[in-house]
Amino acid sequence: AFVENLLKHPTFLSNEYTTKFIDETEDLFRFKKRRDRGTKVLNYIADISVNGHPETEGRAAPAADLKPAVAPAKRAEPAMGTRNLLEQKGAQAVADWMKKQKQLLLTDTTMRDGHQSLLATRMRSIDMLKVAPSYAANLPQLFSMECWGGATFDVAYRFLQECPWQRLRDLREAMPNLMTQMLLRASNGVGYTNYPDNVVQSFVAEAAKGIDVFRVFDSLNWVENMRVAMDAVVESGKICEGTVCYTGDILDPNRAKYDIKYYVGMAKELEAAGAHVLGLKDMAGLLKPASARLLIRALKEETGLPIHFHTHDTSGIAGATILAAADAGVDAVDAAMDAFSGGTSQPCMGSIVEALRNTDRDTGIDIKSVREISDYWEAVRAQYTAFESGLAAPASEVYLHEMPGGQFTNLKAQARSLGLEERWHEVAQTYADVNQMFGDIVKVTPSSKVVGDMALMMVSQGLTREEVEDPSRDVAFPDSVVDMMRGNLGQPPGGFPESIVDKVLKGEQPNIERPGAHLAPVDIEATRAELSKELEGFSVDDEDLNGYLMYPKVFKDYMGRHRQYGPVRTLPTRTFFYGMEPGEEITAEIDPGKTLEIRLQAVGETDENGEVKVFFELNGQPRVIRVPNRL
Ligand code: BTN
Ligand code: 3PY
Ligand code: ZN
Repeated sequence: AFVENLLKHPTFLSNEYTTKFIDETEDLFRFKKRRDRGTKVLNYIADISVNGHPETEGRAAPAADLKPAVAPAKRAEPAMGTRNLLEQKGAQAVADWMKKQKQLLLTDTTMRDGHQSLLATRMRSIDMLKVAPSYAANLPQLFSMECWGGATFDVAYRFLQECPWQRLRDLREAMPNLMTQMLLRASNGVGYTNYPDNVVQSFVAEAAKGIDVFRVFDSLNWVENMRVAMDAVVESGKICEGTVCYTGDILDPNRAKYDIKYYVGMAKELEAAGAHVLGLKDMAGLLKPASARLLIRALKEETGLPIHFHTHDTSGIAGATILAAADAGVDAVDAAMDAFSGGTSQPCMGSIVEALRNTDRDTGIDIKSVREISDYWEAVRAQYTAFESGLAAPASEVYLHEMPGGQFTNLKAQARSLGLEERWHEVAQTYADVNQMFGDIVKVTPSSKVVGDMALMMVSQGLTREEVEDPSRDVAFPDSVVDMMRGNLGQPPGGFPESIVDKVLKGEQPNIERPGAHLAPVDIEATRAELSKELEGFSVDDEDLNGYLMYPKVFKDYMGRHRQYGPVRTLPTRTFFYGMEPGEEITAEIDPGKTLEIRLQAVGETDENGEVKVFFELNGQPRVIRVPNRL
């Protein structure tokens, strides 16, 4: 019946269908699929209720009596915002408008860097979507909403069993007046490796359907390796924020490699490359207040671009840096909503708004709305205690290791899994040593991962920098280090030191040209056909295809689980990570207006086959699901 319905459906006949059409078009499933999706979701809940979720096992659990996260009511219908300006006048007009503003413009990072830096990127779409309309209605003055890209893309597929593209479509629809913003790792896309040029172009074209501002950076600050991505953004008509990553210390005469001249030079290159806005990305939070004053002034004087500043509060002093930058004339800054701010995340939105009130950089943001939305986020954050990997207090040690906020907690978790948690401060020192050994490079995804891999290897094997560099000593370098020394992430300013390249590559010649120049284009349509065949005729749309091109295995694993468990993204967060208790009732809206009411009645004993019966009511009908007891 399903196939018969599909073949007759007008959208199918018109050839404009996508996989989402099949997933979302209720008519087709009148016989089978509707029940199927319910069953799949029940299977997931039963499995998690019996066996637990692998990701939360052994971690702190949220309190049983958490107050529900309730989004604040709308104060008004969404007023016109930056998105309307972009739609009406285009990207250059937004950049011109930015420069004319007196108020400091604010980007909210809670939905991307905020949870990436505090909760290992584990925030689920449902928790973002509930509050998105409140942002649109109550904070229409925000410059943009950073809500996509960086690590959120693969984590959605890999750990949250969600389609990142669907998240983007839903957020875009919920905030029609606000510009959406993403973090794009230039030729590394939203991955950890250099992709062929046409894969990057295809990805940007697809992302531009939902993203308005692209912050484009390169992990070694190599403008040459940013052009393909920047050109693709400009071509899409969206805003290209060409970005300088900040490292070192411009006030330190011993770190002369990254001085003001260096940053101004790179900014000019980005301006010439077509950037509408200059991003200043301080991913580790190293820019000190006095340095910010000098750097922002120089960048304003030497380029014609509006400046958008991004930092992290790991040191505890980022608020002061924001105020200094505001003083020096920065146009826009990033902040996280109070409950998702501080520590390895961005500085606190509400405090910035208050600090600038009644000054000439007054943000014009309604503080009451900020507090209400932050209260919502506070309740959301409490559900994710399992993923808090936290820094308990500000840490000036960041000036030693220079780890990005988005990497800090990850590396700490990796160190823990290697039994090195007690030796964290050694890891930090070694990370700094590796940076010097590699010639003092910018450390941000993916180059930061390479430095982290090397540091963990050295600490676990008890190797010092001197020993690694000793030509008479044989060292097995991590694959990522070999890859970077081969030139596969591009070149840092001045290149990598010859001695370490020789040692790592054992005489093999590195490629010092742009990696994309040596990567053959992918036959995109052939890839679509192959994937479709592999997925038994599943019709692969452009979103799926671009996900697969970035992460082939991750995407296929996600699809396999999607077929087994159905639309689990619609489950409440507690249910997703902890399952249900007998007597508990939840609802899940699997399609707009289509709700599953799920009640878990009881969990049976484990039978002789090692299976457990879980008794549910689904929309009032009794249902029994069997799952293996794997405990
Ligand atoms: C993940 O990939 O870790 C998250 C997706 C959920 C995996 C499901 S949870 C129930 C079942 N048990 C497992 O160990 N994996 C799957
Ligand atoms: C990312 O690339 O995910 C980052 O957050 C870099 O700062
Ligand atoms: Zn960041």
